[in-house]
Amino acid sequence: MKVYFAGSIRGGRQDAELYKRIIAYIQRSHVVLTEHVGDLSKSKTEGLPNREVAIYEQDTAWLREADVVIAECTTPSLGVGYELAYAEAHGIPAHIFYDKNRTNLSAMLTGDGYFQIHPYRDEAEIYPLLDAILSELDDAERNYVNAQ
Ligand code: 6IA
Repeated sequence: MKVYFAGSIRGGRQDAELYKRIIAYIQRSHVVLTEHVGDLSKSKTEGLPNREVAIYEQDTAWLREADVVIAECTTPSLGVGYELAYAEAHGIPAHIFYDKNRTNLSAMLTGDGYFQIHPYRDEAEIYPLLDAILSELDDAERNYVNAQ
């Protein structure tokens, strides 16, 4: 099963270490298509102007390939908002995590029943939720394969 992890880049890199830990956790059992989002050596200004189209094409191709989108939305990001809307338009399940002590999530997300939203207080709350999300999707995939 393939996971598209979304997190802020140009919106601000203050949570990049958190993204890295979440990505590493998911990678213990599943493929993460977007490992670069947690790459601390990548700066938010990186990317030559002529690479922008390639980035968009690659990311939207990965989104269409993904079984689930996991977005960490504590640091607001236009790109992550776009990816979430893209996931909804393509019927890809999408989960949103955010630290409720630090962020008042956009009503465009909280008001959209499509998204499964997980406000948390401590990072430690994220990991058991990820276990539940991923194992539920694994079960659904297994049942689908067995029914064929
Ligand atoms: O508006 P933002 O830059 O904060 O949008 C972040 C989201 O858009 C992430 O979830 C990424 O999937 C995607 N994204 C934005 N910039 C890049 C990018 N830039 N490469 C790949 N995906 C991107 C070049 C490399 C970068 C690590 C510096």
